[in-house]
Amino acid sequence: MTRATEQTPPDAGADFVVVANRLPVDLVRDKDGREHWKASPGGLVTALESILKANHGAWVGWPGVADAAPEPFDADGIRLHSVTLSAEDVGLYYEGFSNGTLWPLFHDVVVPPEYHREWWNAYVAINRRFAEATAAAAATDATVWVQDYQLLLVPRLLREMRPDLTIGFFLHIPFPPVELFMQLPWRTEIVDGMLGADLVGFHLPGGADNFRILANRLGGHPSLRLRSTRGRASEIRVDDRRVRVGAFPISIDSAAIDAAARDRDTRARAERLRTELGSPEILLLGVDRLDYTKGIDVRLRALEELFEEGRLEPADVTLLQLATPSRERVEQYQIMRSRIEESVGRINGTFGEIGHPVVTYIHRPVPKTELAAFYAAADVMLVTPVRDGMNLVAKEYVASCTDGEGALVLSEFAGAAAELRQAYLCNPHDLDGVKDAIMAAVHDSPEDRRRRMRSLRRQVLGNDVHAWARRFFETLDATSAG
Ligand code: GDG
Repeated sequence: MTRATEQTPPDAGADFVVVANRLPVDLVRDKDGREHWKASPGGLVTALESILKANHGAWVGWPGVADAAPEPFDADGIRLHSVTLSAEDVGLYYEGFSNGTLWPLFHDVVVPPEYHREWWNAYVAINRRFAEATAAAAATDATVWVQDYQLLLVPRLLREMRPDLTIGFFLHIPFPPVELFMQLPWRTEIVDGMLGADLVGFHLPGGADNFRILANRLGGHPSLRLRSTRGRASEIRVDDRRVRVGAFPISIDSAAIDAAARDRDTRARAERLRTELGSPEILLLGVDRLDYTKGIDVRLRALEELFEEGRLEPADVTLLQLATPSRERVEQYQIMRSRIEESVGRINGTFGEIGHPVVTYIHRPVPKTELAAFYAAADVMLVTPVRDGMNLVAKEYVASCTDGEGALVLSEFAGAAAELRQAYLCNPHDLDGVKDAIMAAVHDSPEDRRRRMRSLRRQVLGNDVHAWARRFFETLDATSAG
């Protein structure tokens, strides 16, 4: 990578800037070519909204449509700066290096990552474009928070352009063990990029440890400006700076989700939903982006075997599986989708009745209010990823169980399992274990289920996304001050 040149701060920049692959609003282009903006309020926006508004905040990101180049504009008190990506950029940087190389590599190579120099070159160029847009948007001495695996090089590039900035970085996906990460032909550049930040945050201590070990291992490489990783466990010394590394498990807006679940319309919709699904005795629920890491295939196999073995009666059980379309142009996602849809067809063909499939499968996004009703209606939530940074769905379900009823089956390989110890935990690679966890969630005594749910709710309601953002910023402030 060539070094970035230093830039002068703009006269009227923002004191606080979030940089993420996507803006918090989506540009939508109609069939007739007309464009309009649509809010896409994710958890991150909710967490950062008040800080952004109070600090003349700005957000730098891609508006979601190829070649769109809108001028910066204000939305809800936040200045939005678009980074323009061509269709080719999206193919190489986003679908290619981000989702064909980094995503599988960081999720324990569940599918083989592909290493292409063309993808890497685009990733470097686009990260530079994001860094330049951020350098132009940030006021002198501003704080910048860079998000996720699509932008791993931005901290270093930004520091070279704007040494006055305080830079935080947070990774939303797992950070892999060193043995796997070492496959990456550009491993040193990536670690070097992340070490441009003052604070590098992960969901779990394990991810932070993996990163520290890796930085140590690569420390001798000439292009990594790393002096020593000794000193405090949570610090890496790079040049004359210290980089803090730590775990910050993300959460949800627990109170808002609890309130949505208590809403009268939600409850009414949840009841109707159960009737529409044929009033099953047991309603199982899965909610995921359609991704090979989420273990949708695992729970379908478990369910199929439970029916075959007669441990569950198809007439009593319905699985509602929402699988939101995701990364549809990436080949591995197409393969996964056909496999899952084949399984759903086979299970329904074997065990369903006319008018009453045992699996109701939805492959399109549903509105937030509808999702709230899904959570409120379900008896057992199935979260079975083979690897997941955190998994917010698990926490959303818990926050929705306002009457203390409901059971969560949760993979040990989801980050959320570190906090949600009272869930019905299972190893998604052990199919019999998954089946036993489902059976326990269904058949445990109501008192046992309630006791577990009480503990889960204490955890989720006591640790929300606002506390997460506060902890990150307090640590970032302390790092840059000291
Ligand atoms: C990454 C990491 C980490 C899903 N379908 C619909 C819908 N959703 C919402 C859910 C939830 C979110 O999408 C999915 O979040 P997850 O955490 O489950 O998973 P990823 O998308 O993979 O997120 C993950 C996360 O970043 C945060 O750091 O937890 O490990 O992979 O909020 O509710 N929302 C609506 N309609 C849908 O159809 N409205």
